[in-house]
Amino acid sequence: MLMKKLALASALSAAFLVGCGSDDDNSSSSNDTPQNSTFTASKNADAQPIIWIGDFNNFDDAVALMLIAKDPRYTIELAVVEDSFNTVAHGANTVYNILEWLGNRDTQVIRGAYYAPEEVHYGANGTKAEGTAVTDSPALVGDIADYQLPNSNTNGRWNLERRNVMGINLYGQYVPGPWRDNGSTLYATDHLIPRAEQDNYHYNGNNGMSFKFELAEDMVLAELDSLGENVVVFNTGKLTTFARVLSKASPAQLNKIDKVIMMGGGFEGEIPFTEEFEREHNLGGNIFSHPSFGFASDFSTHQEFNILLDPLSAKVSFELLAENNIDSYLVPTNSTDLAKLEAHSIVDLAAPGATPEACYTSRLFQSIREFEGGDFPGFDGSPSGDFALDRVIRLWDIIAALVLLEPETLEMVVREGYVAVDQLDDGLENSEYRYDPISFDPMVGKTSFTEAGTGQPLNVVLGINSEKARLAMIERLRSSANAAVKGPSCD
Ligand SMILES: [Ca+2]
Ligand SMILES: [Ca+2]
Repeated sequence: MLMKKLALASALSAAFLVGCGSDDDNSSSSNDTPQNSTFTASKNADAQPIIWIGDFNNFDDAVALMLIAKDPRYTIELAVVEDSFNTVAHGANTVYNILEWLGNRDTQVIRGAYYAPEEVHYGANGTKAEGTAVTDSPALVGDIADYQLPNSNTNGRWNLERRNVMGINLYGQYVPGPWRDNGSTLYATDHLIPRAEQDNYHYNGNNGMSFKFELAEDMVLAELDSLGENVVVFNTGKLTTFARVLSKASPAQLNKIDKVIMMGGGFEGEIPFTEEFEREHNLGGNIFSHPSFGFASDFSTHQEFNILLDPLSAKVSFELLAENNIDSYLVPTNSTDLAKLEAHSIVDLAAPGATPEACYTSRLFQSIREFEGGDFPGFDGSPSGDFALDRVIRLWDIIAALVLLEPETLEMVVREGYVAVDQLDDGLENSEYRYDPISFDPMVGKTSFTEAGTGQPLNVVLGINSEKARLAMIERLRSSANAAVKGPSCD
């Protein structure tokens, strides 16, 4: 099954990629190249608007952002920074810096919804919370109370008030410290990306007292109102904000959505989580290193990270997308798990003629290798090797971006279906594992196909040609089209 618009997208893509690998003037930084403050990417007059809801918490988000920012067929109108395991401040700075670096100067950046519904219901440590709703307007289906805190706007700058999210999310609190640090700093390479200079591209912290409050979902809906009927919603974090958007949206607002692409989930027993791929475990998740599982190696859980961080909002989102007959693609671990960085990508990205963003990505991958190689305890014990580079790290959000940008290249295997999300069992607050919802309920967050559903089933991308995806990533980053005008040079 292929997307209706494949042929058109493919033709445009081929034209866009002409000139890849050419050794032109944009390929390195120098003193007489334009400054970021004047560089604006060239976008098509009929470019399709994107509302991107993501956690922007790691290398794959950053590279996905570069790929889409460069493509003239899309404009990123709104970026919503979801909580995950690092701070919204870090995520917002990554977004600001990469967007301005690549000449995307008009994107509004806001923080996502504050709390996953269950997170508030149980409290961060698994204790059931009572009577702590922030506002009482029921915004989610199924009478899920509204606990959201709003964004605030001071003097026209979005104040992304910071909650210290590290370790707070009910499900995310065990994420290892080094993983958080490395995501926050892009493995200590974020300083290589030129810092955004334009006035509205700065994280403002708790700046000012006269806050004008708005809820993230209301701002997304206002953005939908302002756009035509061809909006792409691209979701690469948990689905907290998107569930609230879908719950509150009017039919006219839902009509504005042309297509949804979400990275998330994992399906046990489907390729590559089958015996022939010789894993120790084939559960479909990408959460690892949790001591309670007692496994020495490999992904050993049912949970994919984005779904795990808010299983209830994932359930609500999948149901509402189907009920409203919205053309939706889910990109689970089945299609990302064979998509590895591979050490030779480091060399290929940095080959002569590299754009600043290709050179940067080479250094980012090299840094991942240096930071993670062999130091992470509990795996195969090899002293260096490609442990993180290829044992655990995947091109997760990068694959989702390529599903948008060049689906035909990926040779996607798509299955239509309704998707169920396992919810947290009752009793966490009274269990010996109240600090650890996964040990208490090892199935929570697991995705599976179900017969039960209403409306248009999701398109689940169960497989791709991962080598072609990796090569497409490299080719696009090296393309001179909309390449950065300053930044690292590998020449
Ligand atoms: Ca992500
Ligand atoms: Ca359960």
